[in-house]
Amino acid sequence: MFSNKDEFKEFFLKRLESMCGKGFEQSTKRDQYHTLGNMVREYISSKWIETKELYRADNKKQVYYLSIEFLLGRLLGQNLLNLQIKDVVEEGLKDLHISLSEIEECESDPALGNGGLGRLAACFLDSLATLNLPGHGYCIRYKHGLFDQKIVDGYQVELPEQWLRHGNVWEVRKPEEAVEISFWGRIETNYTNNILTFKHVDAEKVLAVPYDMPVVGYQVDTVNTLRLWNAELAAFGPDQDILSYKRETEAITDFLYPDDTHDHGKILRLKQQYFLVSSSIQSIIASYKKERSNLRELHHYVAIHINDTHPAMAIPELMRILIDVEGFSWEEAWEVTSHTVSYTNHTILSEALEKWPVHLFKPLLPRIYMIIEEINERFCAELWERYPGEWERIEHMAIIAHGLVKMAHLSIVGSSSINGVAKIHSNILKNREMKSFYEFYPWKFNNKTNGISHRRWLLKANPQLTALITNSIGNEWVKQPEKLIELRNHVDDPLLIEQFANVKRKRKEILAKKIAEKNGIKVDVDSIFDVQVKRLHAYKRQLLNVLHIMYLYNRLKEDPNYFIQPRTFIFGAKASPTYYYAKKVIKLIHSLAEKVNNDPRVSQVIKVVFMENYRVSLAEDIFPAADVSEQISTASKEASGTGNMKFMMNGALTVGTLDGANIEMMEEIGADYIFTFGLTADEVLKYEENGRYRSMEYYHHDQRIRQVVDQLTNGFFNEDEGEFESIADSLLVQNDQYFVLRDFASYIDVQEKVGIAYQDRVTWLKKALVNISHSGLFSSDRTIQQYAEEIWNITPVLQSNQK
Ligand code: NBG
Repeated sequence: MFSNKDEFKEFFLKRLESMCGKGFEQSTKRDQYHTLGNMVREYISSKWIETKELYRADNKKQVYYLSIEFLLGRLLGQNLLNLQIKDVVEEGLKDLHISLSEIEECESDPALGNGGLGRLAACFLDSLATLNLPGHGYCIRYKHGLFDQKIVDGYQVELPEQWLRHGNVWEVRKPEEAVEISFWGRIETNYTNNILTFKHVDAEKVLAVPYDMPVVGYQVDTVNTLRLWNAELAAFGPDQDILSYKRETEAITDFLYPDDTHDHGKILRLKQQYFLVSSSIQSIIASYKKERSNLRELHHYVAIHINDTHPAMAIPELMRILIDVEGFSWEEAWEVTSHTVSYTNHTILSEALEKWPVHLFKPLLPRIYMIIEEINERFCAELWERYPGEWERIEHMAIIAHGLVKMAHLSIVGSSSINGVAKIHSNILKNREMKSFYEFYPWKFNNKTNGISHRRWLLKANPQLTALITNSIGNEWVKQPEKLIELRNHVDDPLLIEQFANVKRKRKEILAKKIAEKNGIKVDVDSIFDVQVKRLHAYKRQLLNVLHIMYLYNRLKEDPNYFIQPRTFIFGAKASPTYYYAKKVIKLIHSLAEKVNNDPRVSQVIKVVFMENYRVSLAEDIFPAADVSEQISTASKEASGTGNMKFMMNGALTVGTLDGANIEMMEEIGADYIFTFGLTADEVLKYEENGRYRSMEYYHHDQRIRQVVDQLTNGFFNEDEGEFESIADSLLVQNDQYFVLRDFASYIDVQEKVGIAYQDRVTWLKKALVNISHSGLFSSDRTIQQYAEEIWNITPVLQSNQK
């Protein structure tokens, strides 16, 4: 298509005219983005077709990763990088006086996810393609992804996200591969010639139309597929109210995570989940049948992974198709299904473990419900045989109990593998949360510690640091991130330290400029950039960070000689729209920022910044600029975390509890290279068991705590009385469920150590380099290799010239 910049320019200008119907002079940045995006997609398409051909010819096992979220982030820059045409394009555009980064800004950030779980899925796709592994994603083509956050007077306001408003250059609509999904209706059973058959009648049909997006591997020819399903009208009956049918159908793919506080919203979420699952399984079976006729061997050629429990209905849906459509017996269908599906658990927070009321489930999905009932009956019979008379145990493990369908139990029973996402999390699953299942199926349980794509979080996000590393140890680490460890031999090199200091400073300047533009706050690039960016949740304890800043404020006010190393506290977080507490914490951060940043003396040494609308593209500016990474969840509550790994890879030092993957980070780098504090998971779990924690005692005995907690309600913030009462109540009246006050003193101590350590610049920078050198372990390439070998049993498919 183009092999040098002159060819590129010629092609680009021609294409711009034909696509936009204007000359170059008249074109807008968005026209240029669309032109370039289309060119790149076309560039990809031959490799995409070849990959599909290769997979067909190769006859090897493929994995399908079903996830209700894929938090992709912008694709133009990553695709250019992976295709290795970024330099040609950038130089060509420069000749035309266009800046590539400005064009990239025109791409909307596909936010088809919330946080860690969705971003993990996106990193996994990147690693699968780069490792030439035959693996594809399936998700929903939400018209509106995660809401855009606007801050108005310190409060979060949600605006509908509009990623599709200007079209999506990466997708290809495939109407010929659309499938039908059935909701509601009744099941007619028929028993003839000793055969029982089921027929779904009077169903409401919805059409699922696939939109495929290419997933380009880095420096390889593999291009895998992310398939997004869109809900559209199917045939409808004469008695149907066409308008309400249209409304209800389109609603299925309108929004990511519709509010499910009421039954109506719950039904919509269930519809979304079944819509994703049914369309994906139908499409997987259809493509299997094109090549092979014997579905009894499905599990030898297909692995289906369910990312958390949202796609758990993949299990009964596969059973349904095998039994009702393909004529399998129950036993035959179960053998295939339970060997095809595997499941990852991402949380132990009980409110996140999905349970659906039977009275909503059964009418909406009558056949799926029947199948789950039968799975449950057979499972309970097995339990009865193993644990005769142990009613309580069986009731506790059942899939359906007390009018609820428990999706985690369904996932465990129907999968061949169940994994947690960090060692501690997998252990908690085995020894506590899923103990009885672990006793029953010990072989199913395993751990796969999360990882991140160093291609996005280092190569794309931080080209300055990438160049520095390559300069120091050569470029093999790019393909083999474990080779980053070679950097460890150079961390004492004064030149490297100085160059790293310059890179960090440069990135802090870039972020400082953004902060000045967006927040109107001038921050000191010589101050410590102390960052907490992640979803807002009580267990992640943004509140602990806030209380510590309040404490510093108090110290500075009381003692004019109190010295602290200047710090800029940076936050980014979205709160779920219906999560009252989390929204209050956002408001609190803003009130605190107001107080701190406007105090003539305090603002000399500390600043508080809340960056609006935290998302992948903003994260790419934040991680490279961070000095300190806040990973301060209540121990045992954060399954793994992945932000912690992104900071580490970009040379920030972690302040963290012994939770999730922080523990493995510490094991890898050594305790001298990370700042840990607070209760351990065992201590937290023990407190939870014995109920001996009294937050009031900490309030009464520690004056520092009393002062900051009182300030929430005593008019310290110039807010309406009662504005932060619910936060104060969470700490005292509700006995501080997340042990904020319990860990407060230890957090202050560790933060003092951080301040002192930062003053020794050289040692600090060396420690940061040590962190980078060990971050290869947390590349998602490592994680995906483990999934491939230990769960999915898939191997790379290579073009003949790569073998
Ligand atoms: C999140 C966990 C994180 C973890 C990611 C990815 C959910 C339900 N869970 O700790 O809270 O890193 O999953 O595994 O989003």
